[in-house]
Amino acid sequence: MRIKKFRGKTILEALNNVKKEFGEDAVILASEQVKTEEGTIFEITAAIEEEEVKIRSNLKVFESKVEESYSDIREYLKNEVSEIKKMLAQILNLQPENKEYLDLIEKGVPPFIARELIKANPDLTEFISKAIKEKGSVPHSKYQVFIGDSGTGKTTSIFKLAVWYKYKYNAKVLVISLDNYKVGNNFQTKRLAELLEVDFEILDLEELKEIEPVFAKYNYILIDTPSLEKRLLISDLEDLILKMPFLRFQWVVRATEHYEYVLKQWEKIEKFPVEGIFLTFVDKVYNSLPLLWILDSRVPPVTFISNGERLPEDILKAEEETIKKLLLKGILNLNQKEDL
Ligand SMILES: Nc1nc2c(ncn2[C@@H]2O[C@H](COP(=O)(O)OP(=O)(O)O)[C@@H](O)[C@H]2O)c(=O)[nH]1
Ligand SMILES: [Mg+2]
Repeated sequence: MRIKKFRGKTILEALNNVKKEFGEDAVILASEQVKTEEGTIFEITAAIEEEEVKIRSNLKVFESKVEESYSDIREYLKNEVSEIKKMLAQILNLQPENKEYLDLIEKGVPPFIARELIKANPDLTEFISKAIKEKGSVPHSKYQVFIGDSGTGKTTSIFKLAVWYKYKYNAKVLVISLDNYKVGNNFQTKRLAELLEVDFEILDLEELKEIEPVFAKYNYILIDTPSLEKRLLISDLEDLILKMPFLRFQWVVRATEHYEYVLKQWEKIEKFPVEGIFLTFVDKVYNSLPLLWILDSRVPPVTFISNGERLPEDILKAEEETIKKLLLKGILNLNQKEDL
């Protein structure tokens, strides 16, 4: 039991003081008026069980703790709300460069090109010219091995190029096919070589090394291969380049292929001396902006373009102007098949 005296100017004030400290359970033992220097005041003697006092003081501690954590939560929520507000403002009121980036992505520009484009110069024509110049021109090596997926146009492109060299430079060209799997197909290819008056041989990888002395008679040796990773393994290419390190590669890629796939394929062959990209099926491209991947610094420059099935006509040297026209096709919305 705890006993204490409480004072107040009025009896009510003294009672309130009792309540404040001892609560409703206080027992009033006595009340009297006391004369002091400041005048008459009321004094109440009250008592309460010790346990009650403890509970009340614990309650006070608990209440202040709750109050504290409330204020923490309030502070936390305030910060969160202000962050969300900021983010919303950013989304609703896009930064100019974010908006440009999204526009480019929407049009089909590969993200890695879109980022460079915004960083460097927003003018696409200028960007293309600069990127082509940085890639430089390609030497046309005497020994060119055409590699790529099946159906990308390797065989067709090799004959187009053979005829192109023959008529443009009056060059002597030998086409060699390492694709000796397709018996019926080879008959057709042989017939094609005869019609185009191009020297043609069908060999396997071992035989290729054996006929090396014949190469001296020719200006260009163009080597056709079966589909990469199916009939022609990466390890076959390793053997080939070890035996004949002077060989150079032309990577035949369909222009309609998705850039993510193309770059994945590139990772597998980048260790070889790939001189250029022979870009086929450009006649099937309706939006050329996804094709901007050809400007990426990781991949070799485009050397030739195949823009149709007609053999030997549908071939173009990949001059700066030709590539520019091709890449801007999507933006200018022109059907440039006749021009290309
Ligand atoms: N539309 C179009 N068809 C092509 C092009 N290049 C090749 N082709 C066709 O694609 C098919 C496969 O070509 P082919 O040279 O046999 O491919 P390979 O398997 O890589 O040797 C053939 O029907 C070709 O006529 C091109 O640039 N445009
Ligand atoms: Mg073929």
